[in-house]
Amino acid sequence: MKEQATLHSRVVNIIGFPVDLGADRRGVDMGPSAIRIAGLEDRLRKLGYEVIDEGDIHILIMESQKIENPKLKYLDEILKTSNVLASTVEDILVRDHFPLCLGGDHSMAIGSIAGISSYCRKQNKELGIVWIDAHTDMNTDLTTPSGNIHGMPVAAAIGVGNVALTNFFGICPKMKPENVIIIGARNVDPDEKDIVQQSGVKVYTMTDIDRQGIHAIINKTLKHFQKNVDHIHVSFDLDSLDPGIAPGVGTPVRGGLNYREAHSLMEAIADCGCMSSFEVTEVNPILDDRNKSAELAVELIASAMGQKIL
Ligand SMILES: [Mn+2]
Repeated sequence: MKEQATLHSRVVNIIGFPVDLGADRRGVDMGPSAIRIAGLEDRLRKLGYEVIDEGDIHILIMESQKIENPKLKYLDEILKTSNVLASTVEDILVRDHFPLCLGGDHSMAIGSIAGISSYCRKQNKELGIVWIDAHTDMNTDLTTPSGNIHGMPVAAAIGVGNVALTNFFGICPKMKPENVIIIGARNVDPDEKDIVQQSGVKVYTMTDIDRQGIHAIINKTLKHFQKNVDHIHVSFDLDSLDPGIAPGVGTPVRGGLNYREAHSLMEAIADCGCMSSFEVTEVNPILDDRNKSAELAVELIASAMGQKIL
């Protein structure tokens, strides 16, 4: 089959969200630039999409701010800018375009999910999320060892945690826990495990991937979603990949998805043609090797959006 756009919408709006306030390590704020430099727009055009780059949302740098609450670091600026992101994403969906958000650390998902959730509510659509990540991102201000908000967006989405996050954008919860499926997890904080186990969120760990195979897992996930939800959002944390192929990430953890597993996962998403929004997070050019992680991110985005080997 010829390479071609597989999504319902042929118009892709790129939004950069250069946030590093939700993470411990500096450098992820350069992620959107690194992904653009790796040739994203060109790749998408070649697949037949019309591409509109909305540029980056302005976020204040860490140096100009104080930590008010060490268990929710930089909360005010994260919420202020997430509000802009949420409105932007919602507007793009209302126009029937496809939002592609580039992070930035994973606290970006607080804004993106809020915008998607608001859109789905008004359209009476059920939201489902495929969360591809080395972590489960289900900490709260009470369980977090670091106070970093990028470890909290899944909990916030299902209404668990501090009200500042769970009630953000006036919607709580943003979605049902059974409509979140996490793939690639291999590093969960001790107190976070209890939340994960009680949440109703489905987690496929790396152990599950070893035993069942990534293809079976993603197909099971998409089949379930095609039956039960109307809008599939894919939140792709680059740290789900093995650091051997993607060293430029905020929190590398050994034993991640290998090169073919990652492509296979994305190709299955393209084949189903059912993804309605997408975000890529945690690309950290400072820790990278000649931009190879961002280049891999672009390859994988292209795979998820229709690029084929033949
Ligand atoms: Mn994450």
